Amino acid sequence: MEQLTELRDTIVAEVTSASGLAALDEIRVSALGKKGRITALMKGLGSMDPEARKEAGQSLNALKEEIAQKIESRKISLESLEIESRINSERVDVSLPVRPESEGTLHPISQTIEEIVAIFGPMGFEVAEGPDIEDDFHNFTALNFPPDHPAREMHDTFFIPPQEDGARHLLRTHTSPVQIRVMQEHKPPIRILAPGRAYRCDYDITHTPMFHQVEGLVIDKSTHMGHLKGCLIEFANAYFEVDDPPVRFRPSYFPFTEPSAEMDIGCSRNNGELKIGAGADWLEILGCGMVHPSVIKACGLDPDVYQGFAFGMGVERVAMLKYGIPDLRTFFESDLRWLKHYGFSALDVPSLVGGLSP
Ligand code: 2NM
Repeated sequence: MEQLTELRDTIVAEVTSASGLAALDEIRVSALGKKGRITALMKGLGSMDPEARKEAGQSLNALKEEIAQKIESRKISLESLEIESRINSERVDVSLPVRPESEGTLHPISQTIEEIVAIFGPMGFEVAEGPDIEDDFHNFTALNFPPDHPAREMHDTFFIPPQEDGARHLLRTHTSPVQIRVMQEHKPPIRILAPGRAYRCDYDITHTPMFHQVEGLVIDKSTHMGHLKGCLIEFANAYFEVDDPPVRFRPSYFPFTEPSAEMDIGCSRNNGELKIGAGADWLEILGCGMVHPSVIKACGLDPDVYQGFAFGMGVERVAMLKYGIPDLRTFFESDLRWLKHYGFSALDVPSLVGGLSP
């Protein structure tokens, strides 16, 4: 009995002075655990005679209970002590200066697309989109590419392994399939702008395998080349921010337009510096033409009723010209210093400058 009182006092003293939750748990194990001091005494009960066992068993049970309770209440006070000390040590100093956050910028490609959309939008053009993975019909056949046209060959087009049904899919080589899909699904009048990615198997100073285009399409009953010229001259004025820059339309060839032209803008080059909007030199900015009757027919429209014009430009190219970016490949290197230098503030998106149009 005396031994028991001594053990009790020892354990109670340990519990009371336990310095933390981990230490308290060690004390619990050493008293009540499988090999604990109280547990060992409990095991000894078996070898006692019944009378002594009854008395000792009651005392041991009472001791076990008391110690368990003492540990529990010490645990609760240690827990609140630990919370308190965390609250005191982890206080936030709101007077500290903020960490230097780096603000992102709008990529020149995004900015340029926004600018082009903001110019054609008020002329009545709506933005249309379509899939990057296309089929042969929408990318080539409907656009009047003859079956043996070189652009269909492997070196220009990224083909996707044939599907089970034998259909040959590819990465669109221009955004024109978007216009084909709109013509298939909508009756004219059609006035759309198709910005997006295009892919060609090509890589050098002036070509990357992925690039961006903005194409436009107008189809109605009496749309003619005067409308084409008016729209595109208006675009050149607004985009290059010069009043009436010299422009010229040079005859060209595309399978999907007839007649076809390339639009040039006047420029001058003085010891390496390019000035757009005046001068004796010419700079190509886009391709255009009257949509070929075969294209209109392939989309399920009657070419004797409907006609119109289309144009297409390379976004990287017009961005390089306007913002003096010398190297195409830097567009896709994700160099943060380049993005900081050539990027735009998100607040300068042209469609939002001066508020939204009514
Ligand atoms: C260009 C140049 C000229 C064009 C034609 C079409 C469609 F689908 F209507 F036939 N979409 N885009 C076109 C015409 C594209 O890019 C240099």
